[in-house]
Amino acid sequence: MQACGGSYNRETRHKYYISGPQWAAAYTGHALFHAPTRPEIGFGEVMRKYGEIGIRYWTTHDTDVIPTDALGTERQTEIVNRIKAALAANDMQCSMVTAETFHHAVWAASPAAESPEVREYAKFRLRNTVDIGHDLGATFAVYWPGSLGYYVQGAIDELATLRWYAEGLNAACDRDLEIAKKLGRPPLKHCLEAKPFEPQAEILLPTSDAMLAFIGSGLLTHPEMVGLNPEYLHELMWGAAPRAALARALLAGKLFHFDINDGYRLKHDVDIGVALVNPLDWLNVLVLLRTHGYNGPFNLDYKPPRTTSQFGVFEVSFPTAVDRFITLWEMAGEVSCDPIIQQATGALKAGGGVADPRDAGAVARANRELLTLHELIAHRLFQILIGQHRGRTFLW
Ligand code: GLT
Ligand code: MN
Ligand code: MN
Repeated sequence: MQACGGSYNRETRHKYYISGPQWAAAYTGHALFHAPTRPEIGFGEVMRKYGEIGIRYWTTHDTDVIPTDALGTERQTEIVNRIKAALAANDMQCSMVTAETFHHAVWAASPAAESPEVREYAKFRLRNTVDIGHDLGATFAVYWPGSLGYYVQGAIDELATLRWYAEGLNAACDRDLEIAKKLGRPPLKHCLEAKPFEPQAEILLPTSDAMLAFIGSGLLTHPEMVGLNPEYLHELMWGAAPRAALARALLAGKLFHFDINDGYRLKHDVDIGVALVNPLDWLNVLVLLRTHGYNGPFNLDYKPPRTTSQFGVFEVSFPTAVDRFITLWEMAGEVSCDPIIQQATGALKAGGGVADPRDAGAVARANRELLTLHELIAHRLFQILIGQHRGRTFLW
């Protein structure tokens, strides 16, 4: 870890809005074809380790920490009190809460199922998660709709399902406004998270763009309270340029929260550590976010591989992910003030200088040489990524 440099201390790591999910650290290595390779661990242990590493913020699903049958009962109050004590003991804060509306059998037909009982139960869960969020001092609530879709054609009415899904979110926002007022706290920022494949064959809101359209559809009673939690890999999975998907969310003023990880196009949700697969793209993503003033959390939503030991999860997976993120964030700052990139983009924006802009041939000729700078910029980004701009050479 320390041999190659690029390891930061706890104080440095504290300066970034990086959050560690309960479910990521507690992931036991299980999957559809995989038995677990690591033991289960609770929130006390996770927070102790995150606290030691210097991950300041903690995120959780309701059922990561509260058994389903204890939700909304006195046991929940007792557990939430223990969580508050553990956060304080480890110098951590809860930044985000999310309702698990995908795993339990009750969600077999999604949280917006035809059955009114299921939908009533979904509203209870979303309102209860808002309650927990306020109790823990969170700023964000995230919703991944899970099974909102179908396996077999014609099984569900898409329009009704989307209307019902909106009713659940409306219930969460209404409850939020009520409690926020009572407690004198700002309301939570409600964030939708899209995933294009899994756990249904066809997903009704498969991308962040689909969710933007849904937020603007008129179905939400408080669309201003609802934005996005894009996940880098979930956009990559469907073949998007994650950077362009994030740009569209920024334009709409809806980039509230961001799940950071990595993986491959058109594959399943492998949730690999940030920038281990696409470091150059990650550098560019962070240039975009820095340039356009994103100041929300970076949530380490990834799964340490099942080959990683329990020791490795906290000694290798999390600290290296945090430190890669910090390094890339600082590099993105270097990109923004790099004199060569500035000169190149300045020249591109100035244009070729042509007397008559209605003369297509003259415009094309005047810009021809300038456009070479696109590739030069890409080359410069690569130099910055590997440190060549600081004189690292490979001559012998
Ligand atoms: C689920 C999903 C993640 C989401 C979680 C938020 S649920 O684990 O695969 O990407 O961020 O609810
Ligand atoms: Mn995610
Ligand atoms: Mn994922």
